[in-house]
Amino acid sequence: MSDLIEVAAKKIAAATRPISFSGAGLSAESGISTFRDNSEDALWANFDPTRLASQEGFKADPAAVIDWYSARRRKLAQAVPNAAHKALGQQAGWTHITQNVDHLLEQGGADAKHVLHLHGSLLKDQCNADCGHTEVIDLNDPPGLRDCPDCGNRMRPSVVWFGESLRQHVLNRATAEAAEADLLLVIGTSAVVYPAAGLIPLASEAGADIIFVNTEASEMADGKSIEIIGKAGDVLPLLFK
Ligand code: BV8
Ligand code: ZN
Repeated sequence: MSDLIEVAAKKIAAATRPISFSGAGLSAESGISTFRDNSEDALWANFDPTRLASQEGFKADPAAVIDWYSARRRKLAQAVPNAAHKALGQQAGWTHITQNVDHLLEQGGADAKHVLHLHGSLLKDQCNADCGHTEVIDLNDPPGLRDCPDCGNRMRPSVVWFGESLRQHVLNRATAEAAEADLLLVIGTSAVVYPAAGLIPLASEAGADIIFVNTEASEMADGKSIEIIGKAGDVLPLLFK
């Protein structure tokens, strides 16, 4: 085991309030496309995020947006948790803050009460006029473009789009956890989307040790943090050995 992983594993074992913060790279080895890395299947390589994951995009071409989410849902229906999800899922007492809209952490064993989905979830639809109507989705057979049965506005995935605020209670809980953590394990994120990415400097300024696991170097890494370059599915099981 590389001595960097050894040092990181020791810090994790000694931590009293460890939490994780993850992005699309955590689910990449489960076959879920990432958003920005240069792999040809990166979701946004073919789409412009502000075009599809936004109210403007939905208003401009609702069918294209719903088709994009339906394709992602069908792909998620075939996905299984990878070794990184399972390694995190076995850590009792951790809170997992994720930007991911899949539920592979929970399927990998994490306690759903301790998984905070900052950007919502693909498993549900909600009324675009926020009338309160929500529906659980069958990922194998996602519904197409349709109206809210209660108020007639359109239904859309229960994810947070660009320009939409994060759900205050989720963001408050994530902020409190980051401020109190003594170790933050950052997995598979380009850390460019805010306010989510702001949790990393927040935890660091509050005194937490920061450990990055990513296939690429991260701009957010500094002299204090530990940066492990590698795939989450390879590295995480070693960190919890
Ligand atoms: C808000 C849900 C304001 C939807 C997502 C200009 C215009 C418009 C907005 C803005 C702007 N400038 C700033 C903003 C704010 C904007 C923002 O931050 N934009 C960025 C792009 C500049 N933020 C917002 O709009 C947020 N809301 O600010 O509201 C407001 C305030 C008050 C009142 C009203 C409004 C909302 C942001 C949420 C957007 N929704 N997702 C969906 O999924 O369809 S964001 C989306 O990006 C996903 O959640 C994703 O997780 C997230 C971050 O991407 P990553 O997860 O990091 O994925 P990425 O591909 O980028 O990176 C993968 C990483 O993994 C890479 O580093 C790669 O090296 C690594 N990797 C790959 N394979 C592996 C690996 N690592 C390890 N192992 C591997 N195997
Ligand atoms: Zn409605």
